[in-house]
Parts: sequence; structure tokens; C-alpha cells
Amino acid sequence: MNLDLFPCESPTAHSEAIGPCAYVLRGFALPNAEVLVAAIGELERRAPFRHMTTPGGFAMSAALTNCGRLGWTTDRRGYRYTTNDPETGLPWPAMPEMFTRLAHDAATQAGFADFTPDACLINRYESGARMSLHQDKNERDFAAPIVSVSLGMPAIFLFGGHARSDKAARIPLLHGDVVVWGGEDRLRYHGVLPLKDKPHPLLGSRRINFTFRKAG
Ligand code: MD3
Ligand code: FE
Repeated sequence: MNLDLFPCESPTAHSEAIGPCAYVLRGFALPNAEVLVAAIGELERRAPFRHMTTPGGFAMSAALTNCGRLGWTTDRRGYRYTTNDPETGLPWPAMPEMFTRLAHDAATQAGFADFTPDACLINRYESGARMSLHQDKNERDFAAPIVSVSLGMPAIFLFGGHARSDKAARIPLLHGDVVVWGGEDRLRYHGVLPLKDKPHPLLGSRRINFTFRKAG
């Protein structure tokens, strides 16, 4: 698909461009941080964090869970979205309204109108956990942006190009930062360097990252 068919709009104030269609909104989620953390406590009782296995047979160092109509999963058979948690057989927990609104408002701030996520993947990192360079391409429609919210320990985000071998920029992401990726940046390789142990007052030696997607 030719993503140049989806040029990006001009973002509003308080955003820092890290690519032609990618923006960091520093501290955008700070007012919601405590409510987000409380909501995770509730979600993980119904759909616990777990270390999934990649198709290559490795356990991911970040643990994950999902909320929303669709949840991202991986096992030996591959990567995909499912309506039910493979661990419990139950539907993924509904996406709390506050999550949907936060993602919508962040997308609007970055110039993407009408973003309505149907999937929220929640990654939990402890010291030393990482995510190697990859593309997110299990979603049906690449025209919608992805919104990510970082909480807890800081991380260094790797923002690469359209080939795995392209040099990646290193972007620090702190508690409360929100990033919006769309248009030609939607399929760029990205990852997270191994986390250093810098305990956070709210989350201790953990980092939580929410990514909101339109998957279906
Ligand atoms: C850039 N998560 O869950 S933020 C992932 O911090 C993932 O947990 C990282 O990569 C994390 O897939 C990075 C999210 C992110 C998501 C999609 C992107 C960054 C992206 C798509 C294109 C470019
Ligand atoms: Fe990703």
C-alpha cells in the first residue's frame, strides 16, 4: 500500500515532530496517570499480564495484556488479533471510556481527526526488558494512526526507517508522554532499548506502555 496517499495534517500546539507524521506530546497523559494505573489493576485481574511466545519460539521480555474488542497475541503459529484472550477463553476486557477518550484527544492534538481505537495493547516492562526492531502490520487499515502512552520508568524508544537496517533515532520517553504515529511513519521499524532500573514513584521498577490501534 502507498502510504503517501495519507498525508498528515498539521498538528496543533505542544507537539514535537519526530517524523513527517509522528509527534510526541510531552506529558499529555500526566493528568490521567493515576486513573490509568488504577484501571490496569482492574484489567489485569480479568486478563493477566503474560510473556507471550514469538513465532520463532522466544518468550517476549515484556509481558502484555489487552483491552478493547480486539487484542494482539502471538504464539508459535504467528501474530494476530483475537476477540478472546487465548489464556482464559474470555473476551478481552472492554476498553475503559477514559482510555478511548485519551487516545482520541491525543490523535486530534496531533492532527488525526476521528480516531476510534478498537484495540489497546498494554506492555509491561521490568528492568532489562526490551523490544527488538519490528513493524506493526497486523492491523487491517494502515490509514489510522497508532497512539502510545508511556507510564512509569523512562525508556529509550528506537525510531527506525522502512528497512530494518536503516539507522534508528533514539527518543527518550518519560512518564506521561504520548506519541502519535500515522501516515508515512505508520510502518516504520521501531523498538525499545533494554530498560535501566530507575524506579518510578507510581510504578516502581516498571514501565507500562499502552498502544491504541484501529485493528479491525
Ligand atoms: C512507531 N511498543 O507494542 S511504543 C508495540 O514502548 C510497540 O511498548 C513499544 O512497539 C513500547 O508494538 C513502542 C508504540 C509504537 C507502536 C506502533 C508504532 C510505536 C510505533 C508504529 C509505527 C511507528
Ligand atoms: Fe510496535
